[in-house]
Formats: sequence, C-alpha cells, structure tokens
Amino acid sequence: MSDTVQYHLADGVATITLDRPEALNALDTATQEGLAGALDRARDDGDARAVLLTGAGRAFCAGQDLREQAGAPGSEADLSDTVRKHYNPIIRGITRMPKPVVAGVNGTAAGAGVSLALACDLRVLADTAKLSMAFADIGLTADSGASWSLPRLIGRARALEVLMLGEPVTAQRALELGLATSVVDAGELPAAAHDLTARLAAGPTVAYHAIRSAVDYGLEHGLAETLEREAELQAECGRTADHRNAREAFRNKETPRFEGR
Ligand code: T3D
Repeated sequence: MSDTVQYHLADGVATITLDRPEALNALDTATQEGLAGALDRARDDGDARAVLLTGAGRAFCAGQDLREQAGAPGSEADLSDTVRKHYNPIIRGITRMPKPVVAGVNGTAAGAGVSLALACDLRVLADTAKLSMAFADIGLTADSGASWSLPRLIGRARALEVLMLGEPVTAQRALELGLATSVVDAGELPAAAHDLTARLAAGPTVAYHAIRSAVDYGLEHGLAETLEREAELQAECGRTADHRNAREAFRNKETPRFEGR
C-alpha cells in the first residue's frame, strides 16, 4: 500500500481513498501502484463485499501527474509504457472486481481520473464535481478505458463531443447524460456514497457479478449467444446459498438476508 492511497473497511465496504489532496489526487507512480495494490486487496478481502473509490479533499482525481512526468528523465518516453504498466491493470482491477464498485466522485475529475470513475459500476457525484476529459487539451487521446466506457454509457456521438471538445461536464449534465447514478450535495457525498455501497455490500454478491458479466457480454454479442450466456450465469447464481435462502425467505414471507455466497 502507498501513503497516498488509503484502505478502510466498514459495513462490508472497502473504501479506497486517493489521498494526495495538494495535487488534486493526481496519479504519480506511487499512487498508481498504491491504487493497483488496494484493488487487489479489496478483491481478496473476504470481508469486503463492495468497493467504494473516492478522493480526499476537493478533487476526485486529476489524472496523470503531469509534474512527475514533465520532470522525469527522458520525458519523451513512449507513453504507452505508463498506460500498459499502470493504467491498464488498474482498469482491469476495477472492471473485473468480483463485487460491485462505486465511484464517490467528491469533486473535480480529469483525464484518467474520469476514466477511473467511468470504469466503476455506479457513480455518485457531488454537486460541485466536474468531469473534464482533459486528454485532448494536452494533445493526447483517451486512455484508461475511456474510449470503451464512454460510448457505452452515453453513445458514440456524445462520447466524441465530450472527448474532442473537452468542455467539463458538470454534475447536473452528467446526470442528464446518464454518466451519474445520482448527484448529492457535496457535504453529503461521503455518507451517500458509503450508504449506496453498503446497500450493495448487503446484497447478493455473486448475482451482482453475474449481472455485470451478462450486460458486458450482451453489449458485444448477438441475442442468441447472450441468451445462452445468461443461462450459464443463471445456473451459477442458482447454486448460491443466497438464492436458496431468498427462495426460502419468499415462501416464509420474510425479507431475505444475503451473505454474498
Ligand atoms: O502517461 C501519460 O501521460 C499518459 C496518460 C494520461 C492520462 C491522463 O490523465 S491525461 C490528463 C492529465 N490531467 C490533466 O490534464 C488535468 C490537469 N489539471 C487541470 O487541468 C486542473 O488542475 C483542474 C481542471 C483538474 C483543476 O483546476 P483548479 O483550478 O481547480 O486547480 P489547480 O489550481 O489547477 O490545481 C491545484 C493544484 O493541483 C496545483 O498545484 P499547486 O500549484 O497548488 O502546487 C496543480 O498543479 C495541481 N495539479 C492539478 N492537476 C494536476 C496537478 N499536479 C500534477 N498533475 C496533475 N494532473
């Protein structure tokens, strides 16, 4: 773990906090490595049934640390090194997490910082948050999965608009576009994001994972293949204790309690 990434477990929620507020939680190498490590820890943590990714201070994450890179020896180095070595594993760590991942976007997000939020399953935004696809502003293309996630979330035309024009997307606009699950007062963001994640942590973890898998599969395959994949995933869910117990609870007119297995 790194000093700039905090890990905290409560109510079944693993909260991962980017903690470099003086640099708007920009991702230097230590923070990239710390985040990758925290995601591994959350994946393997049997007490964590959902993950909340958020930032300390007034920003969520300002993307790549531009100072570190500018100061690095040989700064004309191939940027794909950073992308392949750091960003891609982080995005895989989020999108392959076998439990729900929520972004608590407490403030400004830029570049790869937006990509992190887009990779999560749900996004709670502070009303002060702005999403700035800053890549083109510094002559770069979208990375960290934004070219995959953004058109899936808002369609190709809107994705190109947001990426090419680079106008910061306000929290309200993000809600209208479908980028935000909800928008709350900035002061209420930590509690609202925790409560939503805790609700997921108390739910049927295996089914949630299967739902994400089925939706992602369905986006890339035809109906016939998707129907078959749904059947396979349903079989897996049907074998869980959570499903058995929920059926029993239904018969007894009780509220089901899910254990995540
Ligand atoms: O390896 C590769 O390069 C490939 C990967 C690329 C992925 C990417 O993420 S590319 C996009 C990189 N990010 C940006 O271009 C955003 C740069 N930051 C900004 O445009 C602005 O800071 C914000 C719009 C995010 C916020 O503006 P504002 O006015 O609220 O705050 P500020 O005053 O600009 O920033 C406050 C401090 O944070 C400031 O430090 P100082 O002067 O008080 O000591 C600023 O330098 C620092 N900071 C903000 N963003 C970054 C940063 N430091 C390092 N890297 C940053 N990205």
